[in-house]
This record gives sequence, structure tokens and C-alpha cells, in this order.
Amino acid sequence: NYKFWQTQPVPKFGESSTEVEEGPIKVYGVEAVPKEAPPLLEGFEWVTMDLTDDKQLEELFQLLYGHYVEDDEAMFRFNYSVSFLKWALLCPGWTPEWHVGIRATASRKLVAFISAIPVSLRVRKNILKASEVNFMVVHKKLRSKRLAPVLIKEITRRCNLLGVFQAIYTGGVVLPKPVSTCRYFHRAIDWVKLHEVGFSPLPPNSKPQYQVRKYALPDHTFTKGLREMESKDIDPVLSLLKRFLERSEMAPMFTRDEVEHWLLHKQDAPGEQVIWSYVVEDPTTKKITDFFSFYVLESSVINNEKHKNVRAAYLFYYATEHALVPKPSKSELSTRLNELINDALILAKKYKFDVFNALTLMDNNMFLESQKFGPGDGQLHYYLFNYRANPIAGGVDKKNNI
Ligand code: YNC
Ligand code: MG
Repeated sequence: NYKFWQTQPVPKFGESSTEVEEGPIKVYGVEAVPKEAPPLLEGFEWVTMDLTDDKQLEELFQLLYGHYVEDDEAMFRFNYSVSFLKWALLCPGWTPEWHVGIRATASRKLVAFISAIPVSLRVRKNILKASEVNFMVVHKKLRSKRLAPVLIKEITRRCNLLGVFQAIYTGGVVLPKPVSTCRYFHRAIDWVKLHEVGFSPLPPNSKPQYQVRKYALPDHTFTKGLREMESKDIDPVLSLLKRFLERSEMAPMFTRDEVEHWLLHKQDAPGEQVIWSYVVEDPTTKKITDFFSFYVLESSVINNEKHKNVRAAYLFYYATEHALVPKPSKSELSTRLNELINDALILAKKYKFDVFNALTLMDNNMFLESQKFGPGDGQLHYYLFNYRANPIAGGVDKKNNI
């Protein structure tokens, strides 16, 4: 019955089956926003985290490590690394005010957190000055005490104070009301390990060695001109990505700084690389014709003798000129995307990933099946806060915008 969410400026289930006029649900100014944080339960207090301080970053890491998102069977828990958190939360335009914690007053222990980062988000023709809310977590011992609504109201207040009245967020839970829903697809790289941790069942009538053969990958990539992205590629990649994302109904509007940050983030220490980005440079024209990227996110395996972690690659942004020619042919685009993603899988194997994950968004339906991705149980719902929008296709039924 959504006691909290029904009080919030979000669309309700069942309303507007016909097309709506898109725009903010509630319009108000900064002067209407409370200057003080709401009171907390006795014994707890609000804190603004300084994530440039390694000690506080480590506290956030530990809170997420023990208490963040698990699958329904509690077999795996996301294990965001310290370098990942720096990448995700100290991005262009970040502000400490949007790294909000709750501490126990006596022990100083960090028991809850929520964050936002700024994003310029295009929804069809409109560009929203929005925030992206993520990493909401409440310590397991403080669950079901209605702390989540308090965190959400406080991050809303702090966004409002900085003139931001819209937000985007995602989650596995169903809330009023998704603007889009995607499914996770998984492509085994180390099938034996995925089987041993309970992630990949042995299909009936199959044998382990058949599965291993099915998912085998070559040692070297195929695409001519494929190489790691470098600083000199930022401008051409920005141009390519902007044009490619114009084909989507909803997408971020990237700046040059953001492309540099999100695609070329330097690792803090050896072995702490977060993002892998590759470009294709045409051998004759020297033009950048394609790029793809994936990031690492490990999951802790909760109860397993042999394995402690699953190392997953997540497909991030990509783009190709093959989608941008005057009359793109679906089969040419599909062939190109399959070449690129096959190379991404080969690289993921080289860098010792166990599995490669992707969602049913962008043009992913053109390669998921052919690259041997299989559907997972997980859905990812996309939500807009204080913005009414018509549904955006994102599932397996997505029409390719071509
Ligand atoms: C969730 N994931 O429905 P109702 S994703 C939003 N997103 O409210 P309590 C959620 N709301 O139904 P608990 C939610 N999960 O009564 C639950 N809720 O209206 C709603 N898990 O609160 C829920 N991280 O405190 C219900 O629940 C109310 O103690 C119940 O705490 C929830 O980061 C949670 O999955 C998720 O740490 C913190 O279970 C806790 O269970 C936990 O009694 C593991 O809360 C970690 C986890 C969520 C990951 C994420 C995106 C968050 C988006 C939040 C919404 C932002 C709106 C935009 C604000 C800015 C606006 C501007 C401008
Ligand atoms: Mg609670």
C-alpha cells in the first residue's frame, strides 16, 4: 500500500493509461524547502560524509560490504570496492552535502547512508537538471524502522536546497511507478566457477564439459583498430556518444569532463582498475568509429567454502558510427555490435572476469542471445522523482530506434 511512496510526487499505479503531457509533478521554489534536517530517532544523528577522507570512505565501504543489496536467496551481496565508490561518488559536480550518513551518537558508528550525484538528464525533448540517487543502505539491525523514508526525504531536501527538484533512481523493488523496466542478462566466462558458487545451474541433459565448451572464448580480439581508449580520444568519443544517445528516449547529456571521468578514470593503485574503455580507430582514416566500456563490480559469495567473490563485468556505454549513417541497416548494425561485444567478452576473459552482465537497454537486444547471454531473475526498474513521463520501452519488447 506504499504508505510512504503515496505521499511523494511520483505517478501512481493505474493512473494515465493514455499518453500524458510530460513534466514536473510538483513545482515549488527553494524558499519553500526546510533549512534544517528532520529529527532522527533518539541516539542517532545526521552527518555529511567527507569521502575524500580515506577513513570515512572506508567506513562507507564497510557498511555497504556488510549490508548492501543481496539477491532474493541471500547467496550474493554487491561488494563495491573503495575505488569504485570514489569513481561513482566523486564525479564531476559532486558535492559533500549529497553524501549523507546517519551515525549512532554514542559509538559514532555509521549505520545508514544515501547519496546523490548531479546529472543532466534528457527525457525525450526535455532536459532535466536532476540528481541520481544511489547507495541507500540501512544497517541490518535497523531495518523495518521506517528509516528509508527519512533518508529519502533528507536527500530530497538537500537536492532541493541546491535547486534540484527531479531525480532518477533504480532498484530491484517495485515502487510507484517505473518509467522503464529492464532485465539483467548474464554471459558466463568461467562457467565452472559460476556453477560452483550456485549461480549457473547445469541445464538438464547437459554436462559440465559441454557448458565449458559452449562459453569458450578465443585469446585475442578480432576487430581491426581496437585499442584501449586514451585521453586523446575524449573529444571524438564524446561526439560519437552524444550522437548515439540521441537515438534513445532517455539518456544523460554528457560533458567532456564527464566522459573523461566515467570512461578514463585512473586507477588509484595497481589492481584497482574500475573501468575498461576501448575505441576502434579506423586504420586508414584514423577516425574513432566505435567504442565500448565495462566496469568491474564484484559480489561477495555469502556461504561458500571454495569461493569468496564473483568478479562481474557490467557493460557500460558504447556507441558505433554504424548506427549513425543516414539509413542504418539493422543487419549491419547488429553485425557490428556482435563484433564489438564479442571482443568485450574476450577482453573480460583476459582480465579474469567470471561473468559479463548487461541489461535489456540501448541496442543490447541485437546481441544478447547471439553472444550467449542468458536472462537472469533480476529486473531493474528505472524511476523518475517528481516528473511525469510516458513509459519508455526497455524490456525484451524494445523496439530498436532504427
Ligand atoms: C528502495 N530500494 O517501499 P512504502 S537502490 C526506494 N528504493 O515505503 P524501511 C524503498 N524505496 O512502501 P528498510 C526501497 N526499499 O511504505 C524500500 N523502500 O511506501 C521503501 N537494503 O522503509 C519501501 N539498497 O526503513 C517502504 O525499510 C519504505 O529498513 C520502508 O530500508 C530499506 O540505492 C533499505 O537494497 C533499502 O539497506 C534501505 O532494506 C534497506 O528495509 C537496505 O522500513 C539493502 O522504504 C540495500 C538496498 C537500495 C538500493 C538505491 C536507490 C534508492 C532510491 C531512493 C529513492 C530516491 C528518490 C529521489 C530522492 C531525491 C529527489 C530529488 C530531487
Ligand atoms: Mg528502517
